[in-house]
Amino acid sequence: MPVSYLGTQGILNGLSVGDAFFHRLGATITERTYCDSGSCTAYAATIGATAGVDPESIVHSRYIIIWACNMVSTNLHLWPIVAEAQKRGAKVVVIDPVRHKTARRADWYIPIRPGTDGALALAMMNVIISEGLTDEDYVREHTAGYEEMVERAAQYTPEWASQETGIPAEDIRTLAREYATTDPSLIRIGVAIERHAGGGQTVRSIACLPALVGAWRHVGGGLLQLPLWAHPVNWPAFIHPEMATPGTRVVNQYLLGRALTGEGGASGATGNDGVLDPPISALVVYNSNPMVVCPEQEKIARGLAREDLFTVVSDHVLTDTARYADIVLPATTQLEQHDIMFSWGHFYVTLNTPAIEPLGDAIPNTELFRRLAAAMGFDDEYFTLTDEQLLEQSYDWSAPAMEGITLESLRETGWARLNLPSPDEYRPHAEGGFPTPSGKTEFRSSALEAAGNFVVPLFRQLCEEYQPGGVVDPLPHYVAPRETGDSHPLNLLSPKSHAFLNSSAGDQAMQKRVQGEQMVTLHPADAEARDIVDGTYVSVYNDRGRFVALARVSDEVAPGVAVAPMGAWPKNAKDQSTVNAVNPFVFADLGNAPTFSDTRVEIAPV
Ligand SMILES: Nc1nc2c(c(=O)[nH]1)N[C@H]1C(S)=C(S)[C@@H](COP(=O)(O)OP(=O)(O)OC[C@H]3O[C@@H](n4cnc5c(=O)[nH]c(N)nc54)[C@H](O)[C@@H]3O)O[C@H]1N2
Ligand SMILES: Nc1nc2c(c(=O)[nH]1)N[C@H]1C(S)=C(S)[C@@H](COP(=O)(O)OP(=O)(O)OC[C@H]3O[C@@H](n4cnc5c(=O)[nH]c(N)nc54)[C@H](O)[C@@H]3O)O[C@H]1N2
Ligand SMILES: [Mo]
Repeated sequence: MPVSYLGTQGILNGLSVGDAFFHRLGATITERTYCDSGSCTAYAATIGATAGVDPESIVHSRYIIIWACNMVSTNLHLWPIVAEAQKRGAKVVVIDPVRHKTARRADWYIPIRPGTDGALALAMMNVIISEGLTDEDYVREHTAGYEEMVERAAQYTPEWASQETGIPAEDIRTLAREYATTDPSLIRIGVAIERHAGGGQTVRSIACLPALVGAWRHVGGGLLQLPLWAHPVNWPAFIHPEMATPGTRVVNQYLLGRALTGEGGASGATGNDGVLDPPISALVVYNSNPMVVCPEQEKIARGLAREDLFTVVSDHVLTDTARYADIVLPATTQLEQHDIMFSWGHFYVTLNTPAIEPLGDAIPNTELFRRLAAAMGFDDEYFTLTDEQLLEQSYDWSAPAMEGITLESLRETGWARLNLPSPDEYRPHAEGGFPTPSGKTEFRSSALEAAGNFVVPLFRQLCEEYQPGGVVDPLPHYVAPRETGDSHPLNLLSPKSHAFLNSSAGDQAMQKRVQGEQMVTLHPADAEARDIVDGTYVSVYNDRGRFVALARVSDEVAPGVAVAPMGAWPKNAKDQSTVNAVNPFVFADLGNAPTFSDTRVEIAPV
């Protein structure tokens, strides 16, 4: 079974490198729904695979809602644009259970109970519709299922949503009114918005809002999720789904601990509710560090420690995962390898040219799989392609967005903006034209109605054949958080570390000095009730596991909420385990997204 994710994120060496090789080999197929998969299913099912608002258009926005995104830490290149809009008079609203670096710069910070954002979005719809604040022409021409949505939204009153979210009903009304009546209005959703039982429906509801108020009419108005949709990347040329053997089993990487220990209980993506048969006997890990990034950390450690498991890890550094490997292979970094970068956050394509020759015996992932394929006697032409030839295949150069951009021009300039209208004019859906079956924003989603739950191809090694399925109510609705506070009262969040990139750089001295060790922040009232003092070690635990962290006591977090950033390495942690020791493997409602924010724990001094 391959285990991999983004690594340095290039088209050659990132997401899909190795997929063709493992298809040809007949290995277990792996599904990688690490990041925004649930959000993407919901988004695509509502407004289609559109890039949405150009991040650079946001200077023109007048009302900016930053929803579950700690931009100042995680989306640094966007913050100056938001700050410029704010300077020009835009109101910046942050909705987050944590008053973080970004929230402190907001004009209005709205604390929310984790996992209840769907209730807030639906109540905003309720207010906008009942107070006649909709853009009637836009709704009539460019949305589908509006009449049914009106009926549905009637039950989601601000008073009801207030009970769920902890936000006063009057604040919900004010937010809805200001959002509907200030143009251009912009919503930026972060990744954590998908990470609870109802994350998919939450994104569905939010994605409906811009059409309801006609925000798409204006430059800087609408929704910003992942601009990657603008990049015409030629993924099939790298994945080669036709090389896969039909019927090959699929294991989602979030179930890795279960897959390796044979404990079963693996649901959804395995297509197998019990124990894997045959078991996984060889693992090849590259571009990823599952010991840190996957839930059920103790099971992963136990699985990786199996004497009968043959493990190969390719990485830059000796990660916690690599320490379990039978063979460690040195990989080149971005400074030593050819690549071309699409982007999760902007409309530019970048050519990555090596600055130095590879150090030592390090090789790029592309070369690793060329050599393995040759050793195995795979004679498909794909396995003989050089990096230069792979660069030629990386983008669909004939796509309108690539007009005027060639490999040769990129060699001159290094980077280029996709061929799209200027950010001062770009209004992708002013006249509708959503890439959905109806061409409209779909309150009633025809994709969910036809297919049920699905995973968008970007997150799947296999392009065809396998889909999770399952019937889904095609109208947006509320799904409450799954875990309740009965035995474990605190709701734990695990957002990104400010100074690490996921677990990358997590063992570098300079970054560790900035980030400190694995910590957990809790509210003074929760700390006092547990005799927990700021700066002391505490045990964070539930039925799934436990880790020891340094306690921070701060009213940045609401009572009942605890925050332990992800990215710290177990080997550097007090008790050799970090936040993913307590997180569940259970998926959210759409797109097999993780439920990192739907995690209950108790905390005690040690
Ligand atoms: N410094 C740094 N930057 C990074 C990364 C990194 O590791 N470090 N990783 C990169 C990657 S891969 C990604 S995906 C992005 C992600 O970057 P973001 O989109 O910012 O995602 P997160 O850091 O997971 O969470 C953002 C916020 O969501 C809040 N949150 C958690 N649960 C909920 C909820 O239920 N409701 C609401 N309203 N808020 C909630 C958290 O408190 C947190 O403040 O960052 C990228 N940039
Ligand atoms: N609790 C919790 N868990 C999470 C998240 C969360 O918010 N909370 N976020 C999730 C999200 S959004 C994401 S994106 C994932 C991230 O999961 P991963 O993609 O696994 O992220 P990293 O920890 O950065 O691991 C990448 C590894 O690849 C190596 N690498 C980099 N470039 C190359 C290369 O060119 N070749 C090779 N062979 N190796 C390379 C790096 O050194 C590093 O060890 O984590 C997920 N896990
Ligand atoms: Mo991510």
